[in-house]
Amino acid sequence: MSIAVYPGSFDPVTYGHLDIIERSAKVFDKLIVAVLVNSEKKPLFTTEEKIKMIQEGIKHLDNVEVASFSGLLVDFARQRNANVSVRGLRAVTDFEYEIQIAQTNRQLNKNLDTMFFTTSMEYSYVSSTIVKEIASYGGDVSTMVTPFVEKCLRDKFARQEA
Ligand code: COD
Repeated sequence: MSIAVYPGSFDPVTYGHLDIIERSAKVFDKLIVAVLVNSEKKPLFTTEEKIKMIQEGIKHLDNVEVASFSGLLVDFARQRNANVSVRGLRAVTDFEYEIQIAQTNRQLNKNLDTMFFTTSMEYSYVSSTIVKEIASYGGDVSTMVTPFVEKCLRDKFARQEA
């Protein structure tokens, strides 16, 4: 059985991420979307909120599971018997960062390979950072995230203003 893990911050999940999930779920028997619990960075959403938003976006995919992990990705992958890490590539700027992560992970665990999916053209400009910035000013992010994520962003920024 081929098991892959798609790790990320997903703060919040965008159509760019969902596109990578949908396409990679066709390649592997099982895909685990792994949300990093990061105590150093200050995310906008809690891990539970991130998981809920991803779950809502992947309801139609029956071989995809959403989980959280802390610590090293290689350890999580080993625990879950995953031997592929899925990552998405947008522009050349992603490449330097991505190759560093891929090579580090392979150095730490020779059984973990990284497979890259190139972004679909319509989502090549989409990032969680851009989404948060636009939403924080009340802008329209409906082409970048699901209606549910849009609502979560509206609620979050309304609460921050209150
Ligand atoms: N189109 C296509 N791909 C996209 C798009 C888009 N529009 N937007 C994002 N992506 C891709 C990104 O390129 C990335 O591959 C993936 O989706 C997830 O993106 P993010 O931004 O949500 O997640 P990252 O890059 O912050 O995740 C970093 C990790 C959590 C994977 C990393 O920090 C990690 O593994 N940490 C655990 C500690 C560890 O093991 N460290 C050693 C290795 S660095």
